[in-house]
Amino acid sequence: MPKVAKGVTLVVGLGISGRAICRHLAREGVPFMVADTRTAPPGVDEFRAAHPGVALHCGALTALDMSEAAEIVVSPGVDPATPGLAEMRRHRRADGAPLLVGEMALFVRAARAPIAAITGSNAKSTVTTLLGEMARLAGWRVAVGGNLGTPALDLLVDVPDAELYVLELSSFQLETTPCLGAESAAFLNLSEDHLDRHGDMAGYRDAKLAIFRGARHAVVNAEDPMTWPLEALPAIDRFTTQPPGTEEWGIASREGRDWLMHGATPLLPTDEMGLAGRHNQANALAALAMGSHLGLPLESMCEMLRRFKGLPHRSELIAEFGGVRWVNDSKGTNVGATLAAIAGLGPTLQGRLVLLAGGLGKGADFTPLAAPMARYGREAILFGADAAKLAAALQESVPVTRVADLEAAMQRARAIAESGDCVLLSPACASLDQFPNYLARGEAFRERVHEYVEEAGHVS
Ligand code: UMA
Ligand code: ADP
Repeated sequence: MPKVAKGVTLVVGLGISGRAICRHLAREGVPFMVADTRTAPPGVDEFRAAHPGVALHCGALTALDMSEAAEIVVSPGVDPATPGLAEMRRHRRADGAPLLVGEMALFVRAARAPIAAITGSNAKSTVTTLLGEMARLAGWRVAVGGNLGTPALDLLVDVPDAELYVLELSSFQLETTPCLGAESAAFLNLSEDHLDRHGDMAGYRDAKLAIFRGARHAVVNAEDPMTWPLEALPAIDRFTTQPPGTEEWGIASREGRDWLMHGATPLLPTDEMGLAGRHNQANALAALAMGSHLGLPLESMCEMLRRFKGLPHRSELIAEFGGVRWVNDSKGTNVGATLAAIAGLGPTLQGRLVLLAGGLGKGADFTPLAAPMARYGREAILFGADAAKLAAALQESVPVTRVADLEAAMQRARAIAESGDCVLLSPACASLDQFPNYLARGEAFRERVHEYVEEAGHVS
């Protein structure tokens, strides 16, 4: 059986994180080899060119003897319970640290600036980007990445003199992070996702709670006790979309306008924000609470809230033609996100909502979508692997049509949408059954809408 030589670090996975881990270890002069469970992983050519002579094992991890590895660094997409790895989880290194870790363990050892870390089932990318932009506007040298796209370890070289790291962290990344030691750590919300990996909500929450290990400051959702740390921390800030308590961040009405508030202090009228929807007001409050602890000036934070219009693929208006709005929320990859998108759009509708949804449901319960669809929906057009499960959850509440794919769903939407309606792609599912990722799904939607606009010959 092939073996990881004594004292050599094993990197598991050759994706974006795996390749970043290899680059980091090479920079640090740590001897390593790589394993990937796939027989032909995508990053092989790049890996071989970058690290000639470094061993690569492809295929089952049970076929690799890792008993003498110095450390095992797993990529987020690889379940630590995978046969071959599972047995190594309880092993310790000589210094008592776990043998099996993820990219973030290496990052924490190497980082020389404070870390602001953000997790939650939804809104991670929005809050991470917003906080990063707030820091940038305040003139800080800030490095922004993690699950958002740029692997954390790459930030060490991309922004060598960073004064602050702002990191979006997934449950997959946190599950293998022994102690993050964040200067500020936010757990934004918890709703069903990734149950196929974590088993149940308790397992999923536990993975996310790791964000608080060693943290000096926590930001949590006052309305969602599942986001609250189990341990005592030096400081905690809570945000709510209700009028706030004395020390809370919340929303209150002043002279007929809703304001973002800190305790009794009004900060910014919500109608001056670049982002729309109640959920984005919660996101703004979380960013304000973190930024405030980190020492960002309130003025530049509020100015960024005025400027920030949101990220692509998150309730993004692509076009309006024939009186119908076409909105791309491809990043709505779980039920909670789709609920937020519908709640944001619903009150703005003159007509009805045509929802395009489906893909891989990751074991989620779709029934929470039934009530808002009964209220706002014209039709749910469903496609992909879990279309039948979605149909079963929705068909009592709204007319349902099942089609093969997004393309067919868009054709159907175009045929039935009436002036005043909104066609919303918010799949409540991962895209991986029919697309490489959510970006490709959102781009496919965007391109097709632009074609429709051209065919229609006008934009209204
Ligand atoms: N894979 C194998 N065998 C392996 C290694 C990987 O089958 O040995 C598969 C995984 O099961 C997965 C795919 O390959 O389907 C990619 O896994 P990976 O760990 O190599 O992923 P990376 O390319 O390193 O990308 C990861 C994050 N992906 C995941 O956690 C699945 C990216 O988040 C992140 O942007 C990137 O690191 C940089 O930090 C994406 C994501 O979907 C956006 N994240 C999930 C989410 O947001 O819901 C958690
Ligand atoms: P993440 O990185 O956690 O996936 P994003 O900021 O990319 O989060 O947003 C993902 C989806 O979640 C989007 O579809 C968006 O409409 C929805 N969303 C944004 N903020 C919230 C929130 N506070 N609560 C629930 N859903 C939200």
